[in-house]
Amino acid sequence: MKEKHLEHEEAYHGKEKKKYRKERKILSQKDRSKYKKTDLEKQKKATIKKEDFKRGRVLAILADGILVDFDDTLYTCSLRGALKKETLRIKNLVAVGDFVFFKPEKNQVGSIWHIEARHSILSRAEQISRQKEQLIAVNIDQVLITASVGIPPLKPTLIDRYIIASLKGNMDPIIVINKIDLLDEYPKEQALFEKVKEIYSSLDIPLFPVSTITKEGLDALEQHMQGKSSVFSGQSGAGKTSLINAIIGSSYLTGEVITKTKKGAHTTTTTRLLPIKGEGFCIDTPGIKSFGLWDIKKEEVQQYFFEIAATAKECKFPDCSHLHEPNCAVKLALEEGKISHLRFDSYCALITLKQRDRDYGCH
Ligand SMILES: Nc1nc2c(ncn2[C@@H]2O[C@H](COP(=O)(O)OP(=O)(O)OP(=O)(O)O)[C@@H](O)[C@H]2O)c(=O)[nH]1
Ligand SMILES: [Mg+2]
Ligand SMILES: [Zn+2]
Repeated sequence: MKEKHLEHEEAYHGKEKKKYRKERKILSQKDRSKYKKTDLEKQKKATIKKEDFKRGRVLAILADGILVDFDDTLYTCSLRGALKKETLRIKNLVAVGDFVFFKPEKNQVGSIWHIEARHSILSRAEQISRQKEQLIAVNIDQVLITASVGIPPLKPTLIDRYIIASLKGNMDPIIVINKIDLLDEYPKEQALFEKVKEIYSSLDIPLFPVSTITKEGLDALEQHMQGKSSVFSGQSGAGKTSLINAIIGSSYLTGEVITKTKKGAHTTTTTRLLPIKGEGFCIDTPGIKSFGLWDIKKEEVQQYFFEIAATAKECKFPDCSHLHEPNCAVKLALEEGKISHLRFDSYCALITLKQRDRDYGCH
């Protein structure tokens, strides 16, 4: 049946027959399990030569193409047509950090034929429609959730959202609180900062207080990045780019990556993968105004709030939302100070927001 369909399609495409067949062979290798052994043997023979392709890593997605690194040579690549149809569901099909097979051509350009399966994905709901998944970066070990004290002020709810996105996407969440040099100027933030440290320490989520001005905490953070791929993600202005510059050296603040805004602040416009000293990589991302979680159902939210999930087992109703039910263990733990109000507020904001998303017909 499938063969017939292929024949029909190839006949339809006339001259392009050969090209289409080649393309299909490459794509079908993504899922070999569905083919019988004999079919697989046949396919192997027909597959176009391996030496025509290189395996590279996507460093950035720029206006003029996808920047792919192969052995320190950069190629500007385009995406093969056959891959593009997937964009109906995902806003951007290729993401920074992807391993791809591409066919190099003259002048360091090339075309991407295959994207390797990813071991982790940091994504969010696309800002405007909320109907598509927007990939931020992939194949990363840890998310450096970057927040600041003072300007912009510390927002624990935003940190919690990034924690969920990290865990869901198979990455370790690491919290980085920047601008601690400003704590003296913002005494109100001091109390919140202490509370936040206490909460995440009790949840065993690493937290690094740092300052790019005084350099405090930078060595510890750098050490934690060794041998890993890390993505700096968080609110605009928290200091992601400043931290990367302090850690990898100042050479990065150049070219198309950074543009100067009218306010005079540096704002990142492109997500970019950069090598760090020693072993490992880090990724700078543009700050995000609102971070909408992708593909997380209301019932799923609780499992990411470890302390709430553990206490919920004692609630009278197994499906207790902890918002209004009687004999709710979570409410009791909250009154007794065993669960933090900050975390509970994050939880409530998310499940009530999820309710609203559903009304909009999202999930
Ligand atoms: N006081 C203080 N200011 C800092 C510190 N780190 C960065 N800044 C300032 O904060 C502002 C924003 O820093 P960026 O590094 O551009 O922030 P970003 O997170 O990359 O912002 P986007 O690219 O917009 O997401 C700049 O004016 C920095 O000079 C710090 O440790 N202390
Ligand atoms: Mg930046
Ligand atoms: Zn409850």
